[in-house]
Amino acid sequence: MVSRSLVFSIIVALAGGTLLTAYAPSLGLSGRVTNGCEKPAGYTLLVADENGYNDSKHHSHPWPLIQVHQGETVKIVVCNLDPVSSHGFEINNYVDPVQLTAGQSFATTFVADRPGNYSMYCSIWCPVHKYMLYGLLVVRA
Ligand SMILES: [Cu+2]
Repeated sequence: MVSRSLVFSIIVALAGGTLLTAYAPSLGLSGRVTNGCEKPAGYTLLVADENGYNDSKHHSHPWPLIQVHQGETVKIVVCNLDPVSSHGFEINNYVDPVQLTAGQSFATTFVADRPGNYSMYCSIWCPVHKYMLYGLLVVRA
């Protein structure tokens, strides 16, 4: 009896995980990591490479800067075009940390439902990390 209820619990947990994965994009909790770089229409492209995000090494802060209005759907694709290094990505309150190995990309969609300024940065240690800490998402009320 004990083992049966344990199996049932595991099945429930798996089903819950599946549901969370299915609904996570609209909640801004997650996205998907794929190989290669593809920018779907309407997405903001962030290229991570040996110069940071979209050449952030050569830009003043904040960079990159994304500005939207509250309630707007934000669509971002991050492509790691660095030939060697992994890079990370995270936006406070909106996008959980993700790690991309060389050649991988990450697409995420979320509704910017909370106004404010949210830091956007690399979530792992990488060779150009100090240039990837000053991104900003501005959500205007
Ligand atoms: Cu980094």
